Amino acid sequence: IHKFWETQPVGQFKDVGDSSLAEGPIEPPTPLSEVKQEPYNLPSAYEWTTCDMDSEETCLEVYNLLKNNYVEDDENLFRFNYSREFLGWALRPPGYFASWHIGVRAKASKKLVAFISGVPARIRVREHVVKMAEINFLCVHKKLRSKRLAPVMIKEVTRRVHLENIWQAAYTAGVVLPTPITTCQYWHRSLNPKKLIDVGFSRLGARMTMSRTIKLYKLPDSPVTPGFRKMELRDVPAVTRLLRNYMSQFSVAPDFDETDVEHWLLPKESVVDSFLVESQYTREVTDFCSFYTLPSSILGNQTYSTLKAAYSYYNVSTKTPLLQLMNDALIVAKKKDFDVFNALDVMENESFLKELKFGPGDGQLHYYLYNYRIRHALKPSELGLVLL
Ligand code: NHW
Ligand code: EN5
Repeated sequence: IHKFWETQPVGQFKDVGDSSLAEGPIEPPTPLSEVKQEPYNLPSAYEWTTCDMDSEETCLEVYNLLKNNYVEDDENLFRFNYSREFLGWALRPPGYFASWHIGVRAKASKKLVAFISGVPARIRVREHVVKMAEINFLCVHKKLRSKRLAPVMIKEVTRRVHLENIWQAAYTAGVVLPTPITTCQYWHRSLNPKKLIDVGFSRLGARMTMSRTIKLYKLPDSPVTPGFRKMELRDVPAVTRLLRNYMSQFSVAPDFDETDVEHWLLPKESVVDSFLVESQYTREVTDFCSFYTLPSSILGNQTYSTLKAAYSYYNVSTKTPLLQLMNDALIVAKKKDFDVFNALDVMENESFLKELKFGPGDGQLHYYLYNYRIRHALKPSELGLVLL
């Protein structure tokens, strides 16, 4: 049933529960000289292209491909609409490789018809910090689906990752593949319930009127925690210390240094928002919360074309209760005009989801590692990794 995935060094369904298999790499690295030097073959009408994300023009082509062909919900009401600024940020972290931004063009028209990307990351699996590629934005144009193009793209990105002497990868998907290290649930907190109901994102609850629903989701005008403020460049060392210490409790988590924190967590307009709590007297940074901006196109609504969604990213509470910290995150997200605040049940998120009136969504997110076996599947709460 998985003609491609059966051939790959990933945990196979037949091995689930086999405790004779050790945790760690499935295959050893091969000498670099043995890595295939030429790209994999594409059907003859198509050619490989390396997408230069510094070029506004190329970035726009990737943006348009994804805007029209990327991930939809199961009823095809919404489609992710990552912004150009977001893609520039997501694809160019510290130490990124331009060669991992891989496109496919139609030879005749030069139109971009498919894309896959990787970015380098250090990911800790229990006590081992492993250099990995985070693979994302795999997309094949709707008119070229089911032609087995995806396996060729996956093999090509794998080859280019190997050329950088990296042998493991992490990725997420809404579909089940061999085999998830964990399966997470999406939760949604309405900020603009009327719009969410109007566009079919949510429904009026039983025995609920619109005005009762609006009242239910009302939030204060400003955050309640004293010392709650936007993160600044000068906070990078303190936030890095706070985050590293906090993340050490999870089985799988990124190993962020100051350079990573500056890139991934310093606020960037319409891309990522981060806030912290600075204690009044000691000026210590005691708590942190963040979310990224990922709008979705609303497919075929007369009134609205985009759903503005914030996605919970990395949060740390040491002094402010997580519940109060995340309530402040909801307040600032509402102020920034987001329609909905989304979160996964990763890390300690379960502790606030129900109380803060998040409801479970109809989507799940499966997390995967390539060429790294995990002995038992994790609980979502053991996972400290959020991919974009
Ligand atoms: S998940 C989002 C993926 N993108 C979308 O869903 C966008 C809309 N859909 C499409 O564009 C985030 C197409 O349907 C795609 C498949 C391109 C998804 N991951 O070409 P065929 C990511 O970007 C397998 C992995 O005929 P298609 C993460 C499928 O199981 N595999 O299908 C990406 C089957 O193999 P099987 C997926 O519909 C991680 C084969 O593809 C998959 O025209 C990538 C069918 O291919 C998915 N999301 O195109 C892996 N969806 O064995 C990275 C389908 O079952 C691995 N398939 O026969 C690591 C690499 C780096 C390693 C480094 C050491
Ligand atoms: C890798 N980076 O299905 C990404 N989203 O629940 C690739 N549902 O928005 C993997 N269907 O439940 C992506 N509203 C996998 C996710 C693909 C997108 C997806 C789900 C996640 C989603 C919404 C809309 C459903 C529309 C019909 C949903 C209910 C909200 C409600 C609010 C009030 C309280 C109860 C819940």
